[in-house]
Amino acid sequence: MTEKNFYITTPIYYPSGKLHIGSAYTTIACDVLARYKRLMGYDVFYLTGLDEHGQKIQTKAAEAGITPQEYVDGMADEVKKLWELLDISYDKFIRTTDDYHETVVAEVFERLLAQDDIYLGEYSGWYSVSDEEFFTESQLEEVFRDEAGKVTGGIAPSGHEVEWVSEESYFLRLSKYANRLVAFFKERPDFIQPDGRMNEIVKNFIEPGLEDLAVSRTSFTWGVPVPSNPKHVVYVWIDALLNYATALGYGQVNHANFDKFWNGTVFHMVGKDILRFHSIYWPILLMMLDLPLPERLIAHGWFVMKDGKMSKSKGNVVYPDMLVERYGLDPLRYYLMRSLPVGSDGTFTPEDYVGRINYELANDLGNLLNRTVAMVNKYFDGQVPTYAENVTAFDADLAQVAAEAIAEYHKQMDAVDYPRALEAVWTLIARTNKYIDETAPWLLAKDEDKRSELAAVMSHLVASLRVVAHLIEPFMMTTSAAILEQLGMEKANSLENLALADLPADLRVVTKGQPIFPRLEMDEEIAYIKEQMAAGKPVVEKEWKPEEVELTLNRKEIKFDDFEKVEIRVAEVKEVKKVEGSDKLLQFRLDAGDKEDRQILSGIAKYYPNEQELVGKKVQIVANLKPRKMMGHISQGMILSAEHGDSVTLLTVDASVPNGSVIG
Ligand code: ME8
Repeated sequence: MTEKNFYITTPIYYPSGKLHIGSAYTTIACDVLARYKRLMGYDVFYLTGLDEHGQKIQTKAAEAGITPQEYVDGMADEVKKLWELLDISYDKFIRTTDDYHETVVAEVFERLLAQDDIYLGEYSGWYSVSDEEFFTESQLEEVFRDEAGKVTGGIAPSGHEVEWVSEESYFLRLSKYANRLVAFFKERPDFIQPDGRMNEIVKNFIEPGLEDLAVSRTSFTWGVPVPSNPKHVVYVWIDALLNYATALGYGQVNHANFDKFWNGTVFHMVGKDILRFHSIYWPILLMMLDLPLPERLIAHGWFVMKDGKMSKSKGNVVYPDMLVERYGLDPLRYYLMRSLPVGSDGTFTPEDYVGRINYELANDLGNLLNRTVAMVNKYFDGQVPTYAENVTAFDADLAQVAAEAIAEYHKQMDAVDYPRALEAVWTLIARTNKYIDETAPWLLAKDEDKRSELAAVMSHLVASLRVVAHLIEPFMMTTSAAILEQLGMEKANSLENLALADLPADLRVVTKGQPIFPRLEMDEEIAYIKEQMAAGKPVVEKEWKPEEVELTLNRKEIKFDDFEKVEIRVAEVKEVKKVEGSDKLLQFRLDAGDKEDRQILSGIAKYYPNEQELVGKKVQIVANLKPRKMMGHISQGMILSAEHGDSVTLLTVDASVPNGSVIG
């Protein structure tokens, strides 16, 4: 075991739909860290994968008319293809349906049951299938109530609808470990990054009292069955969190990777949406299993759109494959890593995407390379002069800026602050571009006495680009290699001890450098991305053709003539009272446009306990129904009402319609 074993994990994503730039963000962010650590001499294990159980997946598969296993198999292939397209250097791709994982999840559950960290109880609460999560009423974004004020449903913070679920459930004794968790947080204040998120967790979830967590479900079957009580399946989050251990061999015959990497440095990266699960449930599960806790939990913000969260129905979802196919991989990796500030959300806009490619990649970096290669060819026949220090008046400053940029870059990479790390690199790029303007090589070239200065300028430019190419390597592998190739040099296999002055001797640049980034037509490309986003909006696939509609009828079809026989009129309620001796009937006096008022009895007393509210209302009556007697009272017609399930509502019409108007 050395300190140089580094384990990095992404969340395992739900394969419930095509992955968008959100999951691509976290996966690329972990890839950058994995690549950076490898270049810093670490032995890295990079894990990603899929969270394939749960009700949501079961429903999706049913909708597609295939088995859940077939559904997740198809999705796993797609996701792997996407990670290949994004050049993700993962060491393992775990699927929670993998046998070894399911076996260990079942064993862990039984172990925790045996040691009384899990017990059987009853759970009721508001459940969101899409989030696989229970919510209390106060956590709901919106609450629906019936007339009596009783809560009948609501909307979870994610925007998904919740339903009331009540079931027998196993519980995880979180409450017992709350104090240990707080002590751990105190001892390791930098466990959760960025700073501040830990306080939110403590304030929102621990201080109000940590409740035991329902960790099994009986309402669906697509999950790991509890061996001793198989009508329960293990709650998807317990199943999912354990992936970080089982992927390394925990609980299995071959656990060498677990011993090696779980005892090294363990970093989990997640979005802020799932911080609670990783900062509370996961550490407590590890305590229950007597395992060491991870070193760091990085919770980043979200990529959002101008009009809020990405959603298909809004037509604002951006898919990574579309961007890669059109603009190449490196711009996507660069854009995502540069644009999401640590600790907050970032807004994706097509304008910003195209702008960054044009200004930062094509202009700042691409041009610097082009100009350098062209000048070395023009002034030195492609041969890079040997590096010499402090020849021009500007060399010392460039060297200092380079040294500062390198130091700042490492500091920010350690803090996993990519926007700042890249900013440090772009400071050096900007300083180098300025150096060209300051030294004006085209003037030096005119003066034979300035030959050594011109040589120093060329070697400094190449040296600076060499540093840049290495620093951007974890982010943009192709660009890094292309720069080094154009400068005629090999890649150093380490980022340790990188320095401007370490320029290898005898370099020869390519005769004609190719632009490494295309310059884009801004308006055209912005329009293209917007079009692609809108194209993802679900369309109403089937055209409505009324003649093909199959009607559902409660009664037999009738002819128009039959209907014509019925005379329906508007009548105003003049008086209403309960019929003595009946709890069903109301007795109405109505003005239906006849010379005199008429009386109708109606069996709706139960639905109108305050019957006087009906006085003055205009209702619809069947006026030509043969009069009949009910409970000794004459009834001269029938008042129309709408029935649905248990409820009955009188059909009223607008007060402006005159009494006696014929409806038809
Ligand atoms: O939560 N911006 O899976 P999930 C940035 N299966 N990141 C985003 C994002 C956005 N707009 N949208 C998604 C699950 N993400 C569980 C995880 S882990 C044991 C189980 C990223 O498919 C971000 O990392 O909903 C977020 O946490 C994750 O995708 C959620 O993925």
